[in-house]
Amino acid sequence: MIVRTLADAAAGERRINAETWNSVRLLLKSDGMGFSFHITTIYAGTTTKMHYQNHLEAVYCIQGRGVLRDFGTGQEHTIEPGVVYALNQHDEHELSASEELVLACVFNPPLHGKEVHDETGAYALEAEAIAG
Ligand code: 9YT
Repeated sequence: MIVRTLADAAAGERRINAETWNSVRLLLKSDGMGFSFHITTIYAGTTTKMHYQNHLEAVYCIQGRGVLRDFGTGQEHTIEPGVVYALNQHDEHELSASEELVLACVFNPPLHGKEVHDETGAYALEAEAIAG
């Protein structure tokens, strides 16, 4: 069994900082679950473009408010507590946070640990791992 806290994970290597967000990667590939599970904070007033060509991601909003733009359909969706979205088609998208967003995110295949977006908004399949 694996038991750890968000506070402990955030204080160590499991917290990854990017320009518009940070992500605390609670469960990673090395944990052997077949998915990774993260708590991501998107900073207020920012917009992040993403295109996970190598991963599927599900995102559940715990806190905050924003707009999700689906570049494939042109649709916009309000993101607020209680909303989940799933990028089941590797959808190219953009997330704007009018308030700081706190999101629970699941990735399949699992992240190794240190991934940040490349120039296309994707994560590489092989990345540096976080040990333990
Ligand atoms: C919503 C989203 O994908 N934000 C970028 C960070 C990502 N969730 C991660 O690496 O945890």
